[in-house]
Amino acid sequence: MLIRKSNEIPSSEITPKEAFDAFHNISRRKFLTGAATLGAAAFAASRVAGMVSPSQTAEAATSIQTVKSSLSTTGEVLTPYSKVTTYNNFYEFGTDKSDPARNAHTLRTRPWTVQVEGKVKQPKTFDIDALLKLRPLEERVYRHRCVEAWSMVVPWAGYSLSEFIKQCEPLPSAKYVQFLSLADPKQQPELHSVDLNWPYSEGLRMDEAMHPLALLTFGLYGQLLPNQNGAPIRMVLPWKYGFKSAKSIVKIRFVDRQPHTTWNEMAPNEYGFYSNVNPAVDHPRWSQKRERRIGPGFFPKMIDTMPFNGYGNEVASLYTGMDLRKNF
Ligand SMILES: Nc1nc2c(c(=O)[nH]1)N[C@H]1C(S)=C(S)[C@@H](COP(=O)(O)O)O[C@H]1N2
Ligand SMILES: [Mo]
Repeated sequence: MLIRKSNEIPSSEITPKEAFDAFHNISRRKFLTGAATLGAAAFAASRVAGMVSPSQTAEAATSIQTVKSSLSTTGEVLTPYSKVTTYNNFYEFGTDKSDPARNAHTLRTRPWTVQVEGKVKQPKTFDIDALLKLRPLEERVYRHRCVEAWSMVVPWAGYSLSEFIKQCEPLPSAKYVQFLSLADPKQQPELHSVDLNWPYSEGLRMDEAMHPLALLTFGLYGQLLPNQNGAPIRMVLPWKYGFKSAKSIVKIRFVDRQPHTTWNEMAPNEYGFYSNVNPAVDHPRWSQKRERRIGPGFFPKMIDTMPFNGYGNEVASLYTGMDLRKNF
């Protein structure tokens, strides 16, 4: 998935490089303890043993109240906070996995608004603090599978996107939803060194967006999202490859036609609009049959990839009639 203007890396090296990145981060972060606040220390103790402090970046983490969700995935070992927040894809802050944690402190998450426009009763602007209070924040543990064949298990915090969509009052002509991320070279100095069509754009069909698993996300591990994970508001779509889940969203547009989406536009034969996790359809440059699960151990674990990332019982009916051997 790597695209750069300079220092182009041959595509044949991408998978080994990703693997290297994983080892690099893990070995480098393993011995960091950070400046744990009282709350953070108590919080760490309640989680996976050996986890490092949440404060990897300059900004202190802010705790949030969450309620348990019946839609949480059970039986998975969580990926430690230290890895969830230091091994990231957020190209607005650089293309290396370690870049977002290092660079995203320049992102200003207050004030922040989300503009809603397009096929709605009337355009509206929502303030982030109002959105945070719209519904109780649920903790939802989901598997998170990147198209690059690594995966994590993350306890996100948010509520179903459908709850927000109701507030937007879409018209019957709204068939798709488009998500647009912040693109501001002042806050994202790396933006124009990466050859993508900014702002980052993603989209869903309306029925996908209304599915209860589609999570409008404000936090992880019981805290507000760290900047590198897409603060202050992002999508999480656990049955789709990670790139479908746009970070740092500033605009949501209801449209009558399939919207243009960043990675699909970049390489349509590699990144479909739907991009449901599918081990039966290889990426043109690598297999999707297995994935490197980044967990508490020193080495990622190779495991089988599941259709719809294991959420087929819930979401497969959205795609009846579509040929699942194809990459859409
Ligand atoms: N705006 C924006 N959103 C983005 C990306 C990005 O580069 N920019 N990367 C995507 C990809 S490829 C993945 S795997 C996930 C990574 O989320 P994480 O860093 O919280 O694990 O964010 C997705 N959302
Ligand atoms: Mo990804």
